[in-house]
Amino acid sequence: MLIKHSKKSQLKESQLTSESIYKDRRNIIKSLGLAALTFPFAKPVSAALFDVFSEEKSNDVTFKRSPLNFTKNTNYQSLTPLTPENKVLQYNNFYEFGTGKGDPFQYSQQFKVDPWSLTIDGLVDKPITLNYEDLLKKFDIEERLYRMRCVEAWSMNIPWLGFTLATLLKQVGVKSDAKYVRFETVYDPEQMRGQSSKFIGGSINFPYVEGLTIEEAMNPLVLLSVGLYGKTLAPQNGAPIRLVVPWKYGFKSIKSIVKITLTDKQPRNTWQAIGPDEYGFYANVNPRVDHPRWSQKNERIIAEGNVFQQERKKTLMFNGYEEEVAHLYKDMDLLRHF
Ligand SMILES: Nc1nc2c(c(=O)[nH]1)N[C@H]1C(S)=C(S)[C@@H](COP(=O)(O)O)O[C@H]1N2
Ligand SMILES: [Mo]
Repeated sequence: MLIKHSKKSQLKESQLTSESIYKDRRNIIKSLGLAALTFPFAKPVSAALFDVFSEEKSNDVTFKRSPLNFTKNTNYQSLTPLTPENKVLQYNNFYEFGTGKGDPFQYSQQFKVDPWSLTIDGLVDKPITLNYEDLLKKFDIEERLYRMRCVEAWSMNIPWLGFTLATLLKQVGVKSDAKYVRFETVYDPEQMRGQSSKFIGGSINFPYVEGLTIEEAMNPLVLLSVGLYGKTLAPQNGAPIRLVVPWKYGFKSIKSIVKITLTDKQPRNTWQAIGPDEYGFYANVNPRVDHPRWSQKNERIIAEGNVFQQERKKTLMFNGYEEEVAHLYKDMDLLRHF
């Protein structure tokens, strides 16, 4: 009886899922009911377990990362313990390559990062396009150890390499009517399996888009990262260049950027478009604002060993960067502007 019952409900769920991809994305979550628990930012337990046990996945070809020249920024060197490099490289969110934590590593090793083209345009004095070499050579690269807090309630400590977004924005000259910065990830379904299938790509409408206010973008904490752990980025971490905004949930730190546009309109970011009740524009780490489906008061620290048997710690307001960024939101109701 029980077995039969569970089979029947499984069948129902998969039928619903396949029908739903033809519906308006905004209706998917509602129409699925319980099955909506599988996404966004979640997946069936069996699949999640598979990721853990397949941690030591081998690839025929592993992307080659090159050593970078950099200086250590002494203001951001004390953060312990660092997340082991293999976890930073193999426990990822990058829906362009699939929704499983192991998918980005498994399916991105042949991703081409050179040639690359990053255009900065919109409300700027001097629009520019940077090629792959420019990204690594045009700016002085520094190392900063930052906390990263995913909206799914896990966290890492990562030694990033990069330069501040403010450095780049000052170089192109921001016009006075620019109020927001919009970022866009590369769109290349032939190289990114998630972009060619709604199932594989977690029902996202690609390209992935993110945004910051000008004041946020100019904050000296915001990095454009081109590397980590002393070497250039791997594709699964957003090679050749990605954003790092340490006081916001990880999904704001958009990967593999091809376009940065200065604009007077608030960009509609990818996760807000999918679930406006669950993900906002600001997405500041805030233990007082729970996700509708889980608490944000604590986080699982990704360290050595099984990713589900980790120590937990209390989540800090603005992910511990309150001193640097609280002034940006002093007149804002953070319960409403989540
Ligand atoms: N283009 C793109 N950028 C993305 C994502 C994504 O799916 N696509 N995932 C985000 C999420 S949810 C997190 S937590 C971080 C994870 O970065 P990492 O895998 O390098 O640790 O990347 C963010 N940037
Ligand atoms: Mo995330």
